[in-house]
Amino acid sequence: MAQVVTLGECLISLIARDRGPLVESDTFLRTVAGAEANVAVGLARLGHAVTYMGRVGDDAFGLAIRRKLRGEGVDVAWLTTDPGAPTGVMIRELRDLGPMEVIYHRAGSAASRMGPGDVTAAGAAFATAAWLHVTGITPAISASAAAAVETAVDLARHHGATVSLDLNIRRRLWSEADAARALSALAARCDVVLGGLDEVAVVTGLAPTLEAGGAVDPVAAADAMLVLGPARVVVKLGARGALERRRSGVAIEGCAVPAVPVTVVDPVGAGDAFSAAWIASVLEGGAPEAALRAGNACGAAVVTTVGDLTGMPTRRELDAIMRAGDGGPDTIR
Ligand code: KDG
Repeated sequence: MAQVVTLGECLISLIARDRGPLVESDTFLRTVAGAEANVAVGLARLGHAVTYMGRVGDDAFGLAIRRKLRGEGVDVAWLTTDPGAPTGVMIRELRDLGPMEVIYHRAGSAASRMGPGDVTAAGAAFATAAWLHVTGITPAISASAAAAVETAVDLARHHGATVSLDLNIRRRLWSEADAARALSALAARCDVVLGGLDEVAVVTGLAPTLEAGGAVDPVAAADAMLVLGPARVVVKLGARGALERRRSGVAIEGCAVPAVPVTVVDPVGAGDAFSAAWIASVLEGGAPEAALRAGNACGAAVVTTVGDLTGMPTRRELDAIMRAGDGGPDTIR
């Protein structure tokens, strides 16, 4: 019985084995990625029942994704194989300086052909779900995928499930203006919005202020997002930790926690790991600050390894990381 439902595009991600510019990379590690699939695996490793919906192509990469997700304990009963389109692929480098170069081969992919029918077919999964998690990537890949997200939110709302949205703005897929338009409307229909500070600023239309030293103030950004409708907003601040603002009656409450200091080997997947651990903690009745701490710890674990999923901790590992953070080194036996 699924506790959490998510949907999106699961991709094969080819990651350069050597650090440096993609143009010089000639050997790649074949991994499974995709923001929502990363969250699904993260939740499964933390012991939660998760259903992942989507489409893969009828090809070796689609099969690799299916095997990986199933092997992680994610329910893939509603992951459809589409014989008419390929599995999406992304290719990326590992870069120490400057923005990471990424090549997408996902236009017209199997996942981009997902539509509301894929979601209604999986209606039974919603009937038992406590939580639906969506991201800003799925609405950006096609109009039918955007409609699938809307249908999923309708179904989750109908069944009384909590709905979370991780903004995940992908500027390679749409403009900031299009993302802001679509995601502000979607955020208004969600209970929880998570995002990086730049993403929250884009969606709320906030500009940098002099008071915040020419930057966007994270508390102001979260509060501006609350005005759109969600009851809880989480801003992921990377090396500066994370904060939450939430509505409590007519008041707004908040808390913030520092990051777990680590050496970043590969930043991709950290936000998804944060979301997975944050959702898991809330589902387990965790207090707001505890959920932020779990999210930070999970995100920190992921950036210390190459690949979106490699460092995603199990329950035992996450507990050990958090204990070590509280009181010195620990050993996982
Ligand atoms: O959050 C990590 C994702 O960005 C990555 O796995 C690929 O989903 C992906 C995307 O569309 O960028």
